[in-house]
Amino acid sequence: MLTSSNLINALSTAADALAPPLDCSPAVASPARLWPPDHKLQPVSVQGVIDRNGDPVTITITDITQDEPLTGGGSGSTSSDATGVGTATAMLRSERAGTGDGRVYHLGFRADDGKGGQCTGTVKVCVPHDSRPGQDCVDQGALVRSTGP
Ligand SMILES: [Ca+2]
Ligand SMILES: [Ca+2]
Repeated sequence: MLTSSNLINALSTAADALAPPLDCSPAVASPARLWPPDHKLQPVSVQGVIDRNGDPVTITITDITQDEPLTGGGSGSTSSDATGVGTATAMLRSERAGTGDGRVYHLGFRADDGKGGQCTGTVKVCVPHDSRPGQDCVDQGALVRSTGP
């Protein structure tokens, strides 16, 4: 007889079988928030990718974009606000426009388990406008390439 607990067990077994061995969807940036906005480059890595076989996972940053212009409006006179594409760690400039609503960096990455398993994802990093508790970033989207023209 098919009881509800049997059904749940059967479904979760099926879900396990279908689940990808490498899962980028739980990934987060570490740290996910930069402060103070002193215009210095700070290291940010990607954490939380799940490998169901316990393989060591290699992360490569593939793309860095942001929702504010690179220069002007108190966002510094630097024409590049990030480096690290092609490596495991992004260096992000801790700054935001003084007239804005907080800067959001978008880090595109690829994870590889060394055995043919790959996944890709994006994590976000917030540089809030100010340090008031609960102050968050409003994301206008991946508008500008942070690594410069
Ligand atoms: Ca800048
Ligand atoms: Ca913003």
